[in-house]
Amino acid sequence: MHVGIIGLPASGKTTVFQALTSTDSPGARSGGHKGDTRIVSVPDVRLDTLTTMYHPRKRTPATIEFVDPFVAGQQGTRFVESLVSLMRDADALAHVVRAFEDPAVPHPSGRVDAVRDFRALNTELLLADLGVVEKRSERLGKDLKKMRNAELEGEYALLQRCQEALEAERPVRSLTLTEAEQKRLRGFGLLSSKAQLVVLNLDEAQIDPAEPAVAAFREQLHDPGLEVMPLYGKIESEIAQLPPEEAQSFLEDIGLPQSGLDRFIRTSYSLLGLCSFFTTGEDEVRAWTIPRGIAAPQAAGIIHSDLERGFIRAEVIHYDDLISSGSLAKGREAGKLRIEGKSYRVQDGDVLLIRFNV
Ligand SMILES: Nc1nc2c(ncn2[C@@H]2O[C@H](COP(=O)(O)OP(=O)(O)OP(=O)(O)O)[C@@H](O)[C@H]2O)c(=O)[nH]1
Ligand SMILES: [Mg+2]
Repeated sequence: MHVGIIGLPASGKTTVFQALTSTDSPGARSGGHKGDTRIVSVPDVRLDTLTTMYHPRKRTPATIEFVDPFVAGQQGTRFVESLVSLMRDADALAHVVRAFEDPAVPHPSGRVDAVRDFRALNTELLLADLGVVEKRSERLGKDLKKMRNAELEGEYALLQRCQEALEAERPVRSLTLTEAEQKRLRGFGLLSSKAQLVVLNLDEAQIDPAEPAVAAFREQLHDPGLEVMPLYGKIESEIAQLPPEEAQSFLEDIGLPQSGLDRFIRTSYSLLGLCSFFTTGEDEVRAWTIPRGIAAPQAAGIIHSDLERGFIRAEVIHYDDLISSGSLAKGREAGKLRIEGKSYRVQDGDVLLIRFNV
């Protein structure tokens, strides 16, 4: 999964990026013009337990790739253009909104106002998308006057729907789209079509388990679909530099039960409707991230396209059953190992063995 970090200038994007990625990044890859890219492992105790059970040569967690865009110092249209081009390929956006008060860090607009900033950037994104959609519709409209083509007519109608939404200041993600329509739109890289998770960047002094700042932010936006999580950028980016055990006790000391990354993963998996399945063996024990409810062949296709093409069946045991049985063999004896066909919907925590033939 690729997560792009967006936010107004000096909202704390880089700070949040550091808070989310420092713990176990296998190394920062500065992607030149693209921005700073880091890959983090998704912590999962189930993967740890399976590793203890199988003693594989390799343990491979699911990963998330975060991109912090290089936009420092850019303003206005230039800034938005850079964001749009850098975030085209992201699966989801983490929108960092400044909510911390710090006289040492003057706000570019003179005053901290999280709701204003959130709306301002989203309006810019809607306008940028509208520009893309209008340009493409215009071209298509001309082409369609010259010839009839069902494919292009479908695209034109879809773009009209996007345009109507955008003109009414609604993001493209608010439309109900079929899988084919989503696929068709993907090439346009519309930022308002991507799932967005708001990261409210707060100061350490605002740590409160009841999260009043988040509640106040939500209340002003009246958008029940909005996912908002608090992150205490400055202190959490410092904690993320510490060795794991030290970091954990530090977090507890300041009143945070989980790290920013753990909270981010929990919130984004639920926002994006994601879940995990596992593959096990002597060579490798591995966690995979998939959209909840996809069919077994598609899940197999995430491992390798051959597995989807040549899918015959899946042998499935749920993680809980595997652990309570003690081993795969015992699970099989107990009738917990099932044979499932092409229509099986993979569940969170399934341990899968794919049988295929190509
Ligand atoms: N007190 C406090 N300061 C913060 C916090 N988060 C970020 N800052 C400060 O705010 C300033 C801007 O933070 P950055 O992370 O560089 O913001 P950015 O969005 O990456 O900025 P650009 O890339 O220039 O657009 C820096 O001086 C940070 O130290 C926070 O949670 N609390
Ligand atoms: Mg930055």
